[in-house]
Amino acid sequence: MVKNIKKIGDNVLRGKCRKVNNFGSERLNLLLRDMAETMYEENGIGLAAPQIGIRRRAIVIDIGEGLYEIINPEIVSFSDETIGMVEGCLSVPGRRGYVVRPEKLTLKAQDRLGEEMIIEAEGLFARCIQHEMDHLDGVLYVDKMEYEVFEEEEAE
Ligand code: GNR
Ligand code: NI
Repeated sequence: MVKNIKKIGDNVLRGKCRKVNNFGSERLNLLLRDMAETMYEENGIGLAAPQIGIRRRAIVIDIGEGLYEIINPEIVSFSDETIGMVEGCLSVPGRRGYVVRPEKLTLKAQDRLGEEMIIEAEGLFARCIQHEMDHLDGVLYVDKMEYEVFEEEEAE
């Protein structure tokens, strides 16, 4: 089911999310399905559970290479190199900003059955993972952005 996206100003976006522990449950399957459906409906490349009001450490990402479900992610390492990119957020509609973050990262996470995985990411994937992991700790990109980017809206 497509859910309403919580917007900046809503406290649910500002708390620290708790770990997922109900692996293999219908409830977790439903959460992940709702998250993916909502992300695709809103044309996002990622979505974190608190954005639909659920304070749990679950993320979905699809940068055009298929759906990733990332649960209880933990950073293993960041690259020393950083890179700047313009970010937007479904919870901060109509705004964009320039954010500098590590260029690459390695993380440890679990899938919907609780199986551990290691993900190495760079480029847009690495960017999106970091943006979504921030959501799990109540951080929005606007907290980190160096400046806001004002541009004409692109035609739909
Ligand atoms: O759709 C999204 N696009 C995006 C672009 C640059 C950096 C991060 C993102 S994530 C965002 C969807 C969203 O708000 N996820 O939390
Ligand atoms: Ni976001």
